[in-house]
Amino acid sequence: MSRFSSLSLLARTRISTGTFARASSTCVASAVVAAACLGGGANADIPRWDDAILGSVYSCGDAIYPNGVLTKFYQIVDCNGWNFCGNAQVVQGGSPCNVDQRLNLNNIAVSFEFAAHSGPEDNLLMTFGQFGGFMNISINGSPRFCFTQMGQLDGQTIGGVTMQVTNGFGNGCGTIAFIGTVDSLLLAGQEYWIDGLCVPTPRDIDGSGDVGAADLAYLLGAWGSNVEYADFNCDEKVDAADLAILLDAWG
Ligand SMILES: [Ca+2]
Ligand SMILES: [Ca+2]
Ligand SMILES: [Ca+2]
Repeated sequence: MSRFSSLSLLARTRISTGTFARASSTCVASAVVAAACLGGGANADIPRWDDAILGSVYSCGDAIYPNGVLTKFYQIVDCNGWNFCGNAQVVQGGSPCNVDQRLNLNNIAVSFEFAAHSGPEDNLLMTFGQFGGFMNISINGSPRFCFTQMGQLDGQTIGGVTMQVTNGFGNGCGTIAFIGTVDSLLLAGQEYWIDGLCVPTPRDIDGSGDVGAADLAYLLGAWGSNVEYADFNCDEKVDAADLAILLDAWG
């Protein structure tokens, strides 16, 4: 069983007993580091949808706990203030963005309510695909903002959180970084795909206190996989982009 799937199993077990907690931060550096300790489990409780049942459909009023995050579905609100509700679905295709499974928002809002269950998250990253219509965003309970291009969010601060967006004009894929502490994040769209919501893991993979050859070995050992501890840019694959980030933090 991979670390990812074992952690997810652990998360589900904890939910069922009502005692969910973040992955342990008590891992210590040692010659042999337990797989579950790599990266401190920093993004183990963020939805990436890869463990969700493919084809799952959610509607307004539903509440689920992907990877331990309280996730609720609400009506979308158009830019004239009209509310309505379609559905969300866990899909594998549907847009060229990211890898593996993702969540398609079809005229619906999804809210990740971190503070209410698993704890606030700092400096989230997310991958998106926008393919038409309008979108909504609310952060930390701010009034909903209605917009038509993700790129419009670049440089804006909402709910005390500043956003940095790559791409996001016209149909296609992009990424968004949320700079600050996110207690809750609501996103809505009409033809909108989201994935890779995560907090980047520490570059010091083995927790030794510095970034060096051992960390590089872990990254190379995970090359081509989607393990979280070496996926520093949250795009669900371990590749040259992550290697560049590790080398940039060397020492
Ligand atoms: Ca995914
Ligand atoms: Ca290290
Ligand atoms: Ca990556």
